[in-house]
Amino acid sequence: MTNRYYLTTPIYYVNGKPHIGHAYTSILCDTLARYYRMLGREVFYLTGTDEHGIKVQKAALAEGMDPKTFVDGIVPKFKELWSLLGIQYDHFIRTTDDHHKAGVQKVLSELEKKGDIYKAAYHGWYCTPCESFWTELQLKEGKCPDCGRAVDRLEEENYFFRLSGYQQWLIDYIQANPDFIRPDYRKNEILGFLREPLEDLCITRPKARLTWGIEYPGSGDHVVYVWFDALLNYLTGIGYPEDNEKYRKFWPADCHMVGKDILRQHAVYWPIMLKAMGVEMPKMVFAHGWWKIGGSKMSKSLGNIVDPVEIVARYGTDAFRYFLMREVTLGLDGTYSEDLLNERYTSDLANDLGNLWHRTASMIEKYFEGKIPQPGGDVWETRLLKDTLGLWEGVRDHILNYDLRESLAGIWAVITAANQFVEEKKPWALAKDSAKQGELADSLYALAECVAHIAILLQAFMPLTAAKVIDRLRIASTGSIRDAAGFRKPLTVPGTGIHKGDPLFPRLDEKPA
Ligand code: ME8
Repeated sequence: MTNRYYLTTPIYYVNGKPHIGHAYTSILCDTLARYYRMLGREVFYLTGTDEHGIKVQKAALAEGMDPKTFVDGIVPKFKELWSLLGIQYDHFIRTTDDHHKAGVQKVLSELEKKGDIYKAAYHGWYCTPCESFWTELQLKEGKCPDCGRAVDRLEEENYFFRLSGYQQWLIDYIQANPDFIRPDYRKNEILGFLREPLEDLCITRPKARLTWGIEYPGSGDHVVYVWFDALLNYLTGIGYPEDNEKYRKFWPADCHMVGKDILRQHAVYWPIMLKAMGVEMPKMVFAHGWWKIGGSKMSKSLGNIVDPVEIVARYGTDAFRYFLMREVTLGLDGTYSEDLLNERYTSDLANDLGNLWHRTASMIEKYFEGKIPQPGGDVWETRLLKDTLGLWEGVRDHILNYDLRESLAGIWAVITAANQFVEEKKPWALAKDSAKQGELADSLYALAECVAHIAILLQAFMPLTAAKVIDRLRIASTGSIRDAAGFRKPLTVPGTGIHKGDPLFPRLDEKPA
């Protein structure tokens, strides 16, 4: 296993403000990136914005602005949201960056020289909102087969990328590399799609229709199709086409995380582009599901979006991160509703985790003057601490398998067990019995250790809450957890004064709306 981990989000369109769907992918990648950093891997987390194309040109026009001024106004909204959500990316690429534009033009020139790009007349149908070309046969009842909207008849000269020449190679590649497209059911969808002949991809738009794009090299009349431009961000974002240290270190990407809406571009166009360029394949394209509202996908074009800034103002960053990672198995669709978020907040966060911390800290304050007690017996043999230590491997295995929900479920099972442990041990009763002082110390020490391990494990998911507990317990946050065995040791130090602090998750009716 190499020591580096290169992870990407899609680069988001800047035709409107970011919403929960965008926040989901970015939080997911941030959680993975933080965890891999904890494992001691050198992580590169790339995100950014996809700024060219008809959608953005139209949105700018609607505001009466030139596209560049318009996108310059939207990009900060994405960056501000990422900061609010604690997203620690390593680079934010904009497709309007000069380096990116030059990279795209260089790739196009080389592919044209190689014969993989050719110029031809195009006759067919065009769906403007999807920016897709369709043949007569592909239309569904005369409408766009993807979105069902009206299409326009087009006849124009364009440049085409020879996808068709690589179809069999791609099928063989996907079959020989079962982890290239995940989850498995999405791989099968792509293989199904590849049973039909692949048409060459039209990769330019005449300037008469679209001016907001990268100019096609050598043609004064065309700009580059937004997907051909956008996909290359994964390479230009780490320095390509220069053969620099960063590019050599991080390519091939370990995971392109995308929504299932854009899997085809990532699992068909992108590998073929790379193959034609002679560049190594990324290790994996992972397609996650959609957040829906009342049965429909949440999207800008449907106008049913939820603003993450409002949610965070009410529930806090960590609760929002927790909800998104816990509610849905990666790959499947999820239903967003504030009621569900509210329920998770109250039961999992305030009642389970918040209460565990609160009662542990309160009892240490009350019975041990706020200092971690010195255990007498072999507390590491207790069920609670055995389960706690068992979490390290469980969480690691689930995260490495991209199953973040299961890793959280495992952590919560131990939180529940710890709360039950309090009910069973009844430290308040032990405190009254002078013969039971050793058991009282052992019990509270075990609880403090359990909470300490949970806080360290939650760092990737809920960085603010984890940092609070780590600070209040006066334990060291972890730089690296190379393997589970490395952490089979006490985290807390008997005799250390702890700090209970405010409730980690205050009751919602006590928070200002
Ligand atoms: O497609 N549920 O950008 P985009 C879950 N620029 N995830 C969602 C979502 C939802 N309801 N809505 C959006 C583009 N997403 C291109 C990408 S990449 C080279 C170019 C997330 O702004 C999800 O990751 O439409 C989806 O794939 C992405 O946002 C689409 O963002």
